[in-house]
Amino acid sequence: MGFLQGKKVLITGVASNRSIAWGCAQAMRREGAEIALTYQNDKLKTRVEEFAAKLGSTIALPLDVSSDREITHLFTELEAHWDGLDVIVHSVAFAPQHELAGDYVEGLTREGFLTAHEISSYSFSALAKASRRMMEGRNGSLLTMTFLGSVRAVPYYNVMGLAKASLEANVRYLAASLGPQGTRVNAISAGPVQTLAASGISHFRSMLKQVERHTPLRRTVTTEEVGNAAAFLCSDLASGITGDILYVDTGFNILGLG
Ligand code: 0WE
Repeated sequence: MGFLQGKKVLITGVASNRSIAWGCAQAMRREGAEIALTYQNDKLKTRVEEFAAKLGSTIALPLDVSSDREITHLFTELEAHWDGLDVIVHSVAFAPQHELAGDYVEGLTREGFLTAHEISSYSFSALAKASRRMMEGRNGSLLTMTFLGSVRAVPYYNVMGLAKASLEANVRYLAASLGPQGTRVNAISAGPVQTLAASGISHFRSMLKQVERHTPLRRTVTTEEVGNAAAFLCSDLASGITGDILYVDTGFNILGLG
């Protein structure tokens, strides 16, 4: 029997078979979870429905995290399928492309700053708030994805680094707030992965090469590895862990000089 047997899991952020969210979905399914997926827009609907089918699920629901109405609607819809919810995986981030290129100060705008923080950090707490009733009192767990750029100045990551710092603080404040109702809140700080989102970023390939050259395990992390860590953190095996950031990055974050 899998270690997530009987758990009802909502996963955001599946956009392709290379998505970190897809690695999480597959690992959690393997461990016995029932999965529901969300899609950002109509363009992704059919694709995400096909991903859900591969997980033995018929639940694919729309969610654009920039809309309060869609967030509310998501849990109304989910309640029609499930009487409770055990896990949410938040694997969503966005900053306007111009903010992720060149110099931080040069590229900075009020609009880009606000968008990055809204989509990448606020959305996590908004999902936590809207799901509260469904998750109450059942050893539930919330998980989000962060990156080293939250605590180090990583070239070109720029305003996303600030948004991830906010997201990590959000993990701690949510953990403190939701702990008394039995809900744990954690993040995985994943090493860089070549996903659809990453393909829009200049210099990304050379950054992957640089990580491969220096990181202790001499390779980048796989979505399967992130998925396995995610499955653990959201399971009762991790019942004593909340408010934490777990690095799943082939050891890169421990380095001083590579
Ligand atoms: O958090 C991220 C990237 C998330 C992301 C990706 C995009 C691409 C398309 C957010 N917003 C956008 N906006 C777009 O228009 N990562 C951890 C991956 C990543 O992105 C980088 C990295 C790494 C690693 C950007 C610069 C430097 C390193």
